[in-house]
Amino acid sequence: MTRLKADDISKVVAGLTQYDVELISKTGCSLKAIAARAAQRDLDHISASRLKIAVIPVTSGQGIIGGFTAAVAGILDYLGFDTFITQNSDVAGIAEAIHGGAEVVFAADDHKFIAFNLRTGAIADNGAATGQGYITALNQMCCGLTEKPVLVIGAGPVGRSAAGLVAKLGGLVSVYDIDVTASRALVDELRKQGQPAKVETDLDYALSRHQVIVDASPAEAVIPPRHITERTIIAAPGVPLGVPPEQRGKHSARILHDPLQIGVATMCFLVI
Ligand code: 2YJ
Repeated sequence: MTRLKADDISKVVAGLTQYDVELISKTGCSLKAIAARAAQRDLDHISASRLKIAVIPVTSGQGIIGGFTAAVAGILDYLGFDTFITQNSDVAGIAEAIHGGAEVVFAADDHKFIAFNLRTGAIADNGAATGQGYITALNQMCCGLTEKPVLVIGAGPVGRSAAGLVAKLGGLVSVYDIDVTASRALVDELRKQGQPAKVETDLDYALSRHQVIVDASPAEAVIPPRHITERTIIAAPGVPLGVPPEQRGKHSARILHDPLQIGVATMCFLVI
């Protein structure tokens, strides 16, 4: 799993209004609407609740990422929640969140990023939520995924969740992972659920045969320019973005990518 860097997230909060304008132009839906739809929650009910959420800094492993809790809290605040970052980190932060009346807490270490509802026990994982949120948005961008071939690059937690929802929405899933045992395991799992799915072993060939791509890999420039046309649609939860920098401007209307926004918003709506 990629560890986010301060640079990846430094502009998240200041850019949220513009981010939403661009998301609406790509998908027809705001961040709130995408997350609510991904979590199958009623938007009217959610708008009515001004829920208290605590974001807790976690020092374990490689420690605090500058701006991480501020970016998470900024997204939740933008969505209309009553959000605070605890002064204390780790276990003292949990105690502070509870004393401060938080109903939901967000916390991440180097391996796991969760949202947890202290009242209901509901829990959401960032990897799974990000996959769900991105495919909900991709479904909007593609005017439905039924019978459409979709290439999922990366069979980690985000790719697995994404592939599962693509299949559920009727898309024809192909999976490529640098580790073929990971793509085989994912495809086997989908087939067991009665979903058609295919393992791809040659990424170049797979890219040449797909217009709809989910880049859930941490590799840079994984999608070479020759495979990006006016009809290519890319949902890219993977950090860094797999589209080479010089291709991004030209195709930006058909590329969906962010470091945290869709994942955090979807996590929140999954636990409330
Ligand atoms: O509290 C902090 O500042 C740190 N403990 C945050 C750690 C953030 N964790 C990561 O970057 C993980 N690799 C998972 C992030 C998943 C984002 N899609």
